[in-house]
Formats: sequence, C-alpha cells, structure tokens
Amino acid sequence: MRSLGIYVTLILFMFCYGLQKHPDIQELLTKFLKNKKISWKHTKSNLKSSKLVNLKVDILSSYEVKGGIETKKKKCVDCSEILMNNPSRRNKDGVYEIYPAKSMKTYAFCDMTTNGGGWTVIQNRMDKSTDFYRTWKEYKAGFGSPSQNYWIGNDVIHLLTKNKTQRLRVELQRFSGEKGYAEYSTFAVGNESSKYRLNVSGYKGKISDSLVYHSGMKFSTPDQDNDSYSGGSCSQITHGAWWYNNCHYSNLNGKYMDTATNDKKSNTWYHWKNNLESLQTTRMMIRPANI
Ligand SMILES: [Ca+2]
Repeated sequence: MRSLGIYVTLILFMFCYGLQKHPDIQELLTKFLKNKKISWKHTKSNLKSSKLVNLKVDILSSYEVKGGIETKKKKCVDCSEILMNNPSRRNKDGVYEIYPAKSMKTYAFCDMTTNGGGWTVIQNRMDKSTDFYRTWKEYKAGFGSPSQNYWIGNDVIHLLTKNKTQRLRVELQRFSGEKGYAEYSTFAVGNESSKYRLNVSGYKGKISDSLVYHSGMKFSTPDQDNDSYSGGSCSQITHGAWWYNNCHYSNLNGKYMDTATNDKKSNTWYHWKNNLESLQTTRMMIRPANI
C-alpha cells in the first residue's frame, strides 16, 4: 500500500509540475483554430485527486489564445456603412478605407461623432498648406490628405450620392472662433458627362443657406468654364472650383486667407454674415438621409 502511494504521488508530481498539455483539449483547439490566423500556447494544468489510491483524476487545462478569428473583410461603401458594420467605431473619428465602387478603393476622413456619426467628409480645409486652385482632372480624381486639407474627388462624390439619397452637412468656422453649420436633406452630384451637376435642397441650420443658389449648376474649374456668367470664367475670377452660377454665394474651394478678409476670391459663405468674409475652417460631409 505504501509503495502504491509513492507511485501515485509520482504520477501526481508529473501532472502537477510537468505542465503537460491535455491531449483532448489540444486536439479540440487545433481543430477549432484550423486555418485561423491565431496563435495559442498552453499555460497551466492542474490535477485534482480525492484519494491517493484512486487513479481517476480530473485535469484542468487552461490555454492562452492570442489573436482573433479571421473573417472576410467587408468592403464598406462609405463611413456610415463602416459604422453600421462595426458600432465600436462610434466616436472614433479618423481616416478609413472606403470602396465607393467594388473596384475602387480610396481613403476618407470619417466623422463618427457628430449627431451619431457615420459622416463621410468630402471636403476639409484647415490651413493654407494645400492649394485648391486646381484643374478639372485634379478635382475629378481628388487631392490632398484626408486627415488635413482635401477634396475627395468628383467621381467619388458622384458614386457616393448616386444610389442613396444623401444628406449634406457643411461646418464652418470664422477666424473669430465662431462656428456654424448648414444641413441639406438632399445632396447629389451627377457623373462627369453631366459635368458633375449639383442637386441640393432642404436647408436647415445656423448659417443661412448659400448653396441652393448653385443647385442645378455644373462644376467649373480654372480650365473648364461651365458657369452661367457670359463675361468670363467664374473659377478664374473668384479663384476656386465650384458649381458656379453667376458667379457665387459660396466658394468653399476659394483661396485660403490667413485672416478674415472680405474677398470674392476667398473661401466664403456669403449669407452667414452677408459678406464675403474668408473662413478659417470648412468641412463638407455626407451621410445617407435615412440615418
Ligand atoms: Ca463663364
């Protein structure tokens, strides 16, 4: 009896301090984790026995699993879809990858905070480091950096607004620090053959409307005059690229000034203060209207 006790004690010793991996659990884990990008390691085993002479033992093994189960990455059309698929992104503003079309990947700044988030920023200006006086081709493709100054591109804006009714939110800040916004319940931009024609309506907000005057107009750049002013190019005269009419009440892609200046060439929103004051920051962002 005494020798059996020693024998069992030796087995116990092996299990308790040998840190053996439980074979069944190992097999289950291996099967479960097959083809998954995940790493795991055995960390601890415990043996429990009620009597020294009883060889029926329970072994508890624990494993530390690192990584996550690999799932196929969904290609989200815009920031609202990213948020819908991954609610943990709420309040996490930043640059995200979006797919305005299946084969078209681009990067956008997503406002995941304002009024529930899910906004795709299509225009952002914060300083003069990026020149916005650019050609048709550059406005078509987009330019700048999504985390700083940028225009997302007219083709992208068209793709994002062609299938679902989009809401537009324009956020402005004066050099005095005063902030304001305008929202439009409908915002859409046509394709290139329509010259990216603007369709915008349904204003509400704090800075008065200065955009509906441009609804129905084609986009114009310094090298493409599609405006309704017969005396010249609004784009060249007012140093911007916009859906000029005869010529503008808003010119958010106009020249960036270092201080508040009344100048028709500046990035301005006329009806906010009924002047052509240049603005310190501007942001245009869109989100499906049904959110
Ligand atoms: Ca003209």
